[in-house]
Amino acid sequence: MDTGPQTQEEIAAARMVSGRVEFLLSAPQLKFLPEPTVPEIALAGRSNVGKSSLLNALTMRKGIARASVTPGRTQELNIFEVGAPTQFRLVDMPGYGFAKAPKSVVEKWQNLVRTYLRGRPVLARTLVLVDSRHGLKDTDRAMMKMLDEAAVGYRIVLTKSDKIKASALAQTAEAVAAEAKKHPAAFPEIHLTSAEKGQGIAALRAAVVADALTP
Ligand SMILES: Nc1nc2c(ncn2[C@@H]2O[C@H](COP(=O)(O)OP(=O)(O)O)[C@@H](O)[C@H]2O)c(=O)[nH]1
Ligand SMILES: [Mg+2]
Repeated sequence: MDTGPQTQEEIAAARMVSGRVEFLLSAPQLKFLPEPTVPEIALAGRSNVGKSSLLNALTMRKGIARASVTPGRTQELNIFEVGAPTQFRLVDMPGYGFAKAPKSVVEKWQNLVRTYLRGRPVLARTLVLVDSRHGLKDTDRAMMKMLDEAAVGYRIVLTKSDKIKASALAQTAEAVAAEAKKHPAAFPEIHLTSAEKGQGIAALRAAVVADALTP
């Protein structure tokens, strides 16, 4: 499978992330966020869905996401900058769907994420990551509803596509697409990706750059 950048847009996007990509800060509350001077693309998903791996693949940095986020910072917004001068920011949102998270942690998460989604004028797009093997869970549906309500457009990204057969992947993608149709802020196109094997990464990177930089 040739998974490298091919179209002009994919090549330009790859070139952009081959320049400056830097971890900026972890924000436990909105007041710690940087000034909203450039567009932001947020990543959301259940814990372990492959968010850090996708962030690494999109930025072509092996360790940027994991290395910069210490275990204690999993409930914070982690901000990465792309470009010199900064063209846009990637915002790694805290993962959701912990089986036994205490209510106080869930409430803190909701409060942080909801206020970010509603109150961040530069938020251009969100990626909602969903494990290819599991499809949509109720916690994903709740996230999608929050995004619908905040009127933040989002792309659904199936992760770890290398872990299941092509036929099962196609079935999941179809089911997810059917559900996405009922969500006003969801894009109709479902992205099939593997951070491990590279499937769909170049195309998603180009889409993200376009989302961030197209006026
Ligand atoms: N096979 C495969 N494993 C993946 C892929 N993406 C992530 N993983 C694995 O899934 C686990 C969770 O990934 P991570 O990126 O840390 O998830 P996060 O908790 O959402 O940030 C790790 O063991 C990764 O190596 C992928 O595309 N393919
Ligand atoms: Mg992570």
